[in-house]
Amino acid sequence: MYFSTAALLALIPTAFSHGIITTPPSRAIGSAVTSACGSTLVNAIKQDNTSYVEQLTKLATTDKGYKAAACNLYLCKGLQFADNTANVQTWKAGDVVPIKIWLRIPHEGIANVSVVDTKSNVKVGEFLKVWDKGYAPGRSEKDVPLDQKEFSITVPTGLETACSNAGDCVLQWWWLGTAAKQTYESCVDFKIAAPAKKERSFMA
Ligand SMILES: [Cu+2]
Repeated sequence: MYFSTAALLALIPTAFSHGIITTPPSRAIGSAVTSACGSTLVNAIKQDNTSYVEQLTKLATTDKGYKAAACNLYLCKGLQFADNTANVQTWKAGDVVPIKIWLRIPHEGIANVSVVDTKSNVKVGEFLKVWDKGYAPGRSEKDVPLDQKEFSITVPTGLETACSNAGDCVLQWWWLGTAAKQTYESCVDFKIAAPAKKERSFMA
């Protein structure tokens, strides 16, 4: 059967959507997510890396290769640290980190940015950014206010114990399109730098 390019584009499920962290580099697909979540989820993310958790859950749970606990869809959409070890950021308290979001298709709702303990999937400390209404309004990317797509967070104190090892914590951007009922998550892997040793303090 022959498909024109337009027909092929029409087949791409545009209901999939719509947002991901592009700076710093966020978790992406690789062999670890394939073994944890199965190839159905990986193929869906290959088609659209901004897809949402509810849709991915529907797809993944039909796959014999899906392992619920290891995949952990509501943390980083199932994307795994082992596939992102080349992109671990090293921060210290007080660092100001610029974040860029690609908001491919808006859905008005709420959003936040926080540090999440990856073992418990529980937030560490306070939210670093919160939009409690009016996040990602409009019909196309250009309708979304710039400060919802480009902003910075300040690395808080108090992460030195929980987040000193890469993989233990992520910086997670979380967005819920409240009418669309679509949840988006995107994760940056980081570790907190060990404090500099005060080697000179004992010198006479
Ligand atoms: Cu949508």
